[in-house]
Amino acid sequence: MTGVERIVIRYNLVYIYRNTTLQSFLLIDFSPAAPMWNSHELQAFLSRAATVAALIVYGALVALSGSKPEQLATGADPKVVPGRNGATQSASLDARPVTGTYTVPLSCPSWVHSAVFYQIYPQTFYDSNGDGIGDLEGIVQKLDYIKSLGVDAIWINPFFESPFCDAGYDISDYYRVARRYGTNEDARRLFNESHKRGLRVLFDFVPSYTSMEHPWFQASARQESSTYSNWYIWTDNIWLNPPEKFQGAFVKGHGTRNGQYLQNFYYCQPALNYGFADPDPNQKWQLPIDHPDVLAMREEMKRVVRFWMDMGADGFRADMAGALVKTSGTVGTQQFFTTQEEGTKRFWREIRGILNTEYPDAFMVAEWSYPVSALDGCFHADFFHWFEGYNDLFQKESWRILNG
Ligand SMILES: [Ca+2]
Repeated sequence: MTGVERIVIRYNLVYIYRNTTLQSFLLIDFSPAAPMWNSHELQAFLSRAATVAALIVYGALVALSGSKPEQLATGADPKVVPGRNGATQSASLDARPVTGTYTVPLSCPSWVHSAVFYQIYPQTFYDSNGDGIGDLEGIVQKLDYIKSLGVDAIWINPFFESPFCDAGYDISDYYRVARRYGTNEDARRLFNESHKRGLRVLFDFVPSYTSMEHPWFQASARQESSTYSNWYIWTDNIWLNPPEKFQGAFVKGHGTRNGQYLQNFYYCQPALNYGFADPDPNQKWQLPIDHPDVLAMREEMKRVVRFWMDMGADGFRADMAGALVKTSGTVGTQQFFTTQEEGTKRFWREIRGILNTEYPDAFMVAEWSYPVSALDGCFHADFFHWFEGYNDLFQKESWRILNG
C-alpha cells in the first residue's frame, strides 16, 4: 500500500490516488447495516471505518489483479467511443486506470458505455421568454453550455401537457408539449439541435398513471361505459372498501362512477390499468393482464414511445417502471414500488423489442431500483436509488423536512 497519496470520500464513493493518478474507486455498501444515516452518523462512520475498509479492499483488488491497476480488465479503451453515424467522438471521461473488473452488456448501445448524462428539470433550467418558467427554447439556447460540461446525453424530466400537481409527472396529454414549455416543434428542434452537437436526448416516459385531468380518466370517471372505463382501476361499489391490504391506495368520491379508483402515487395520479397478476375471483373489478381493454391501453403506451422516438428522441427514462401490473402480494401503497410482476416485465420486453428492431441505437433506463427484474430482458440499465439510506445520503433536505 505504499505510494497512496490521497483518499477522497464523497458519499459512498472512495477515490484512491497515487502519484496524482486515480488508482481505484470503491463503492461502499453500508445500507444493510445502517438503515438510515443522519449526517453526523455518516461523518463519524466515514472517519472511523471507511478509510480502513477502503484500504483493505483496495489491497485485495490490487492483489487479485496482479498488481497491474493500469490495465482495464475489459481491454477497452474508454477514450474513444463510437459516435452517431459511425463517427468517433471523445469521451467525457478520460482513461484513468481503474482496478477490478467490469463488464458492459453487449446488448447495450455502444454510445452508452462511457456516456455521462445530464438531467434537466425544464421548469427551473432556463427561461427564454421571461415568464418565470424555464422552457424548451431555454434548453436549446444552453446546448453549447451543456456540451461544454463534457456530457454526452441529456435526460429531460416530463415536458408534456399537465396541470403540474407533481411537476409535470401528472400528464394530461402524452402527445403534446406543455404550453408553459413551448410547442412540439420546439421539442423537435431541441432534438435536432442536440444531435448537431453530438448530444443525445432522453425523454421521461411515465406509463404507470396519468393526471386526473387526462381525458381518458375523465371518461373513465363517468358511470356511462366508454372505451376508457377499464383503462384505470376502479372498484365496482363506492360504499364497499377494497380489500384491507389495499388500504390507503384507493380514492372515493370522485366523478359520477359507482366505485373507488386506485392511485399510483399522489391522489391526483390515478393508476393506469395493467391488470392484476392474480385477480381475486371475489373482486370482479380486478382484471387479468390479458383483458382486451388492458391490452388496448398498453398499445396506446407503445404509440407514445414511438411518437417521441420518431420525433428524434434517443431513448427514455421510465418512471415507476416496476409498478405497472398489480398483485395481491403487496400491501397498501407498497404497490407503488414493489410489484415486480412477470406481467410488468412482459410489457417492458415488448417495449424493448420495439427499440431493438425500430430504434436499435436507443437507450432505455428504468426507475425501478431492482436490477434483477429491470435487466431481465427489459431495460439496458436501472436507476438504483430506492434503498435505505438514500434520502440521507443524497437528499438531505428531504430528510430534514421529514425528520425535523
Ligand atoms: Ca419561459
